[in-house]
Amino acid sequence: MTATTLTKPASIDLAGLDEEIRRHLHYTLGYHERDVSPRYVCRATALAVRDRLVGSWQQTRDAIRETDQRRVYYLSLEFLIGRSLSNAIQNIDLDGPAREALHQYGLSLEEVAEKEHDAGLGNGGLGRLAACFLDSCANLKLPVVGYGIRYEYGMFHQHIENGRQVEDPDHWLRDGNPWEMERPDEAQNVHFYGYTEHYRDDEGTPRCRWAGSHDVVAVPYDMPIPGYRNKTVNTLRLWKAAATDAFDLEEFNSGSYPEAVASKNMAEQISMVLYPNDASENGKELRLKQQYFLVSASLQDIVKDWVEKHGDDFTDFGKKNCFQLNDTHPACAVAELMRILLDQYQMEWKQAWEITTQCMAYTNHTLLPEALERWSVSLFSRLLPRLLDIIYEINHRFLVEVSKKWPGDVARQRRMSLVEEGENPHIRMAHLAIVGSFSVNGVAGLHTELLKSGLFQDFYELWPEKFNNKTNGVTQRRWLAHCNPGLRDLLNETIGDGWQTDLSQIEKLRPFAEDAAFRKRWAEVKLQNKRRLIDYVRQTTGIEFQEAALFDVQVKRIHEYKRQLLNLLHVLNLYDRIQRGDTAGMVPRCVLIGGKAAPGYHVAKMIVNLINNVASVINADEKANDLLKLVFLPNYRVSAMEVICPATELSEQISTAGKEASGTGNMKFMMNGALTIGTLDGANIEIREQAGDENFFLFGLDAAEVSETKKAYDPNKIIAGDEEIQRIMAMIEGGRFDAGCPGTFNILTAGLRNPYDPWLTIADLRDYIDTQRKVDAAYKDQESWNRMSILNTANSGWFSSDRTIQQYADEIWQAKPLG
Ligand code: T68
Repeated sequence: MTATTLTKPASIDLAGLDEEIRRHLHYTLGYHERDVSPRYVCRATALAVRDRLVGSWQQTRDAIRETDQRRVYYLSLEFLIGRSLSNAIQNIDLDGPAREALHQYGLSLEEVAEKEHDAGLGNGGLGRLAACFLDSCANLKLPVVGYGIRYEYGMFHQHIENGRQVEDPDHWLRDGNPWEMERPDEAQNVHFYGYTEHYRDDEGTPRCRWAGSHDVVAVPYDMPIPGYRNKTVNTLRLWKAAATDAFDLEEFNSGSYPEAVASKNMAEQISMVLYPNDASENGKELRLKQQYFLVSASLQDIVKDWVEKHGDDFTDFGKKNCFQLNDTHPACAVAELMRILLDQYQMEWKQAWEITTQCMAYTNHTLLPEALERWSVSLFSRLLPRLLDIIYEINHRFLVEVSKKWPGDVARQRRMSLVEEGENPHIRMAHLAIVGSFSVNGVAGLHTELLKSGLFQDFYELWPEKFNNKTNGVTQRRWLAHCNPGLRDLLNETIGDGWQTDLSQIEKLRPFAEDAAFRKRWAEVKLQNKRRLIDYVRQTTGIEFQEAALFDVQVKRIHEYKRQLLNLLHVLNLYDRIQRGDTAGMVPRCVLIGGKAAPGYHVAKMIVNLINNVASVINADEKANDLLKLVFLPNYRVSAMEVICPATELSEQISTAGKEASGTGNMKFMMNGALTIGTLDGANIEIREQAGDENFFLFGLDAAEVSETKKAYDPNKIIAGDEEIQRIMAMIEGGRFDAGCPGTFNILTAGLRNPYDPWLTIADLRDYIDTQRKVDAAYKDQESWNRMSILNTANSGWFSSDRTIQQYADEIWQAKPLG
């Protein structure tokens, strides 16, 4: 049999999709036709679609294995994929056949697709960015492999009880995962605990080995990442933790069966659950285990592949491989690659360090100090003793370099050290990542500038050439073509379909902003999308949104810096005006807020509680309802955003300037024709530049003014001097939303009134309220609003993750597409 017949079984191409679905229902899943439910059909369809990917998948894997070009590995603790079925069908152009096949079961593609569980293997922007990047890499035919963890439980499900967030586990694998392929033969062993042993090798060179470790097996599961109609299918390799075969022998033989099984559970715990904190490090041992587990398994996998091809000649390893570290979560990779080269391949330090620093690249996603990862030295030395040795040696050599450049500057050495000294010393993972990488990038222009002038200033002075910006992007194939079919079809008809693989072409839309007939069609598409969201909101909350209202949306993780409270204070201002009869110029609004609070983040949970309680009061007030509705949409996730962003008219991007590294939801809304009300923060700045000042509602302090204001901030004075703001505060403080528990929300109002409130909510409130009045005025003129909406979409070309990834490939990875 030739390779071609092996990789492309004729039966797959000849048989119809309907036949393949039937075959999987019957033979793979064991169901009888008469029992079919949409859920089974969904699984069978996914399997049938996967069959169509297998040939290209194998070919792409072979091409990556054989290429002489540099290969890239995207290491990330999170990949927030969402659903895959419709995306795969779209990318391999199977929409027609799939609809036809499903018709036979009396089902639409949409009904079937929504039975798929979201793969929620991420918290928010960072994880979703990784998913968009994989899509773009496949679209650009780049030899990139994603490496992550196959969490048994993804991001928790959120439901609301008495206004409060309640978390439920997300057992997304309970019906099996039709996309993954287990590869037990490519499992890797990962060491934990034990101690280091120093010895001399045959040549008398001092060496070290990691002895007495408890090992865990990492089993890979591969997921296909199909490119857009280009026969490329890349791989996302997710590791599951399992006990080693040897794990229980001793205990088993001595009759301690339960103890033996317990240690099996300990191994499996590592890949059990995603940590649901999006912006704080909490120093938990299991989290460090996860990080090292991912890093060690992935690096061993990659090095094994290298050795199979090149033996132990690592001369070109750094030139031919590149690791992109998605934040510091996989930063252990710097020390782990050193360990493999030093201990397993007996390399000299200097050469191993040269190779390591040639192939590591680090992306930073946050400036918030509470999100910077630090691991206590005592935990590190217990869990990863050999890595700690290596980190100390890296630090020693690094500090020598620092002292050569700035002799006698002890304060600077202390600031830059990989070890934060003190009673309980810690390893600073960001410093390890910077020292070990040839590239350090921020995720939006402002963010990168703030890294250079603030957080990482010392490092920037030492190595300015390492620092670069890569403004985030999102994939227009999921975030426009797939989630907004009405707009996709209108765009295709108007400017052709080239934008799906080259979003810069969307600028061809600009002249149509002046075409009244086109604007009408634009508005019709938006209305259809609003109707879809109205149904979704009704089904999930029972609240009825009106299609004529302005759809005002803020969906993202709940965090003080993102200022959902600022949004809520404006809603209360509208409600207060309605009650006073001061409604001149007001347009009807439906305000939607959604997002998850980290389970341990009390203030965030109280914000969710207050939003829900305010919503109950407003929505129950018939006098208000023609003008105002407020909904907290539970369980915000990727598949919810696919319904929300096409329907949104006003996108709330209102973080305290200097705090949001980039934002990516902001880009999805812009692509779908929403106007933004926002601060000069993260990528908002670039969105405004691209959209044009006149098509963006700007308000608030900029990053420099934020720093200035903090020096003498007096929120109580602002409140006292502004009657409307006073009334808003009085509504909350007067207990209207307390649901019988006085003082419930004191923690929030005290925060707003605190002169040290880092988020400066009250400082920005007046300008925000006034700018919202401008939004109302603009919305009244629908012709002009639609013109602005079209121009937002037309100017969104820069925010494709294809552009971002092309920049990573050209400026960091030096990677070329597969032929
Ligand atoms: C986000 N970060 C940034 N972090 O907040 C956002 N953190 O501005 C940016 O657009 C996005 O990254 C992509 O660059 C996160 O989402 C996390 O989710 C996270 C997870 C674990 C630990 C810390």
